[in-house]
Amino acid sequence: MKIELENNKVFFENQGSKKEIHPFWLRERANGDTFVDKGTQQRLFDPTELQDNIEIKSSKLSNDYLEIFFNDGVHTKIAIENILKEFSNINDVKNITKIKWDSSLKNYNYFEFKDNLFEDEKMLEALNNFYQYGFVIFKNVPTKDNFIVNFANSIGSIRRTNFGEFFNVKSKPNPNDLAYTSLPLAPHTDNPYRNPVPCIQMLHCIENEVSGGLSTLVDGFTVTEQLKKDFPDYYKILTEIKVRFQFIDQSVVLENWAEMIQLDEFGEFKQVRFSPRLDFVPLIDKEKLELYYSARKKISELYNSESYRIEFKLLPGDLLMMDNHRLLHGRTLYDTNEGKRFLQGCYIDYDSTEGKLKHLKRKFSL
Ligand SMILES: O=C(O)CCC(=O)C(=O)O
Ligand SMILES: [Fe+2]
Repeated sequence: MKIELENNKVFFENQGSKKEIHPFWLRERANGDTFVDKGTQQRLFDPTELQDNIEIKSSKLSNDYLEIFFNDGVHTKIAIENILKEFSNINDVKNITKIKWDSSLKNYNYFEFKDNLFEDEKMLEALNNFYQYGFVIFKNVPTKDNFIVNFANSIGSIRRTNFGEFFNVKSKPNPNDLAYTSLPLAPHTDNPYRNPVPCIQMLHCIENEVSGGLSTLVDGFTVTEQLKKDFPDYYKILTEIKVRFQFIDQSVVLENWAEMIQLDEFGEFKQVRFSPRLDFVPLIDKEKLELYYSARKKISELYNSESYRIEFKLLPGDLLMMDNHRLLHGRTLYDTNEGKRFLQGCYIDYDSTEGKLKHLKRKFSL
């Protein structure tokens, strides 16, 4: 990648293709104290009020800088590095390669909680790990005074829902969700009935005296790729049909229509939704429904298969942070007569983890 100059035109060259950069694009990037606020990096001018016919009157290129005089009288020096950054975006979390895993995954990374963790290089490592595997576990996180709220807000901002800012996961009378019982929970994604679906879930273990109640995780990305390879028709229908997910209690009715496997604009994996107690397929042709039901059965079989699931016990102080658009989670049955089991949960969105990751990258890659 490089920048070239020819007759006061600026070109961007990448892998044999050479394209002119619009002069207005460069004019918008005029920097220095008169154009950009030092602290916030926000523009001090409104580019929509600039004249339309911006041209370059004269220019100079050195190894580090492009110096330009524009026809509206503005003169600026733009760092070449900053121009190139806009094309490669090395800080983008999309550049962190997802590592597919199944039940053979061993030695998952645990990160010890410590003071100032959120500004430490260890947090950068933990967040990288989160984007690679879709989850990370922090050990010895303080269990007093709903510390999960503090934890979540130290990465970004907690995402409040109708369950509250955080929720207590323990067996209780008249529950409005099966999570608040001691029943086993098959692998599921949380809250597919919300719009948008909470991105990241945290579960913090406060007490765990029971022998059951093991936590389970499945990589929805691995399962989706397997389905695509072995059962392309099933994969296709699950990426096409929008299903209605619903939650109802005394005070609210939540509904969202979405595919069980959602793809991005490039046709690549984006998100899975799976919660077979809450999904309602629309009334479509019988033949299509026949295929849809077979597909749902198959994906459920894969999600519930021993081959994909990891199972572990959360100990008091353990905080599991998982990608609710990629992973499925669940738990095994437990017996309330054996003692207490108490987790606290909450959600945060991707802007929290992305913002923190980019901040820490900027801080430690200097
Ligand atoms: O009890 C557990 O380990 C998980 C419960 C659950 O699925 C949830 O709170 O979303
Ligand atoms: Fe859940």
